[in-house]
Amino acid sequence: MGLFSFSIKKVKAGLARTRQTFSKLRNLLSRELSDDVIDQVEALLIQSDIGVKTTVALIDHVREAYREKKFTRGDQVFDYIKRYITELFPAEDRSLHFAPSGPTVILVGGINGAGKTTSIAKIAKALRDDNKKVMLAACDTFRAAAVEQLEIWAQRLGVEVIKGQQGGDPAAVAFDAADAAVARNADVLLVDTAGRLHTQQHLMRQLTKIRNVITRKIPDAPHEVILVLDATTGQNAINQARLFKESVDVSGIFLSKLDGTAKGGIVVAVRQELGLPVKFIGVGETPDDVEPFDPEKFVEALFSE
Ligand SMILES: Nc1nc2c(ncn2[C@@H]2O[C@H](COP(=O)(O)OP(=O)(O)OP(=O)(O)O)[C@@H](O)[C@H]2O)c(=O)[nH]1
Ligand SMILES: [Mg+2]
Repeated sequence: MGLFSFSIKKVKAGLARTRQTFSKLRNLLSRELSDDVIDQVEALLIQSDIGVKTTVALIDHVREAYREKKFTRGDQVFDYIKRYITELFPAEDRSLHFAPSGPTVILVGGINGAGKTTSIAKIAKALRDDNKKVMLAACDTFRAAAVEQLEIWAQRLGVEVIKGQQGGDPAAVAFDAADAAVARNADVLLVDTAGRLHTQQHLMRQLTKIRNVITRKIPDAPHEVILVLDATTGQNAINQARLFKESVDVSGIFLSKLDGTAKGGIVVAVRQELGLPVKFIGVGETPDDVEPFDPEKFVEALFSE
């Protein structure tokens, strides 16, 4: 449970809907292999949202191996798919990066409703439980309710929140928060940002501005720029991420709401298409519903009975 250790039980529960798709795959492949079965496997993989390109490459190989009689049984195909998907994730650093000294600043972005504020509560709780002094910055000054929501989490978690005036300049809040984090010896400052502005361009400019202001105060910050993507939005999440990547150096993805979709294969597509590490997954609405992303264990959770 939490940010640092992976609970297969929790991930299995969180992936219940996606696991239904993969259990259909297992059933299909426990039968005799045929062209028809391979077609159905292809359709299921597409449905799971692992991505069209990935599915086509994978199925092309399966068809060829079937023709050449290298694959004669369904379980061989099942094992092959499992291995193929696992190997799509390169060995890479998925850990949260901390400042060598002084406060670690984690800037969190994403579109409206992606799950930013909830994901911040999750990260804040895990770090607080790890005995870190955590502070929050309420840089979503666009909506009054946004600050309140963050304050409620802060209160529940017993961490401090720095806020400004509603409608005020979010970059000014970021600056004050960075200042306060240094002055009060915070270990981690989590910066919540708005997801809804007049235009996408405006949203990106604001994020860039917040980032620059933080760097002015703490030169090596932000140490992480986490982009929160809503897994239930499928391919749209990938398109959004491309836009974010153009404006700020995203250091990792927090893929939220995996529990809310039968298309959890989107994790594969996100990693493949964005080339960014998926660091965390959200598997529910409480602050405990976060898991560090571990491809091998994740695939195991998907493919196991
Ligand atoms: N099931 C589920 N719900 C989630 C998860 N993460 C967030 N949510 C829900 O998604 C909704 C939006 O979450 P917020 O954290 O408010 O999203 P946000 O990106 O801060 O939204 P804005 O500030 O309006 O842009 C809330 O109802 C959350 O409870 C998750 O991992 N699983
Ligand atoms: Mg929010």
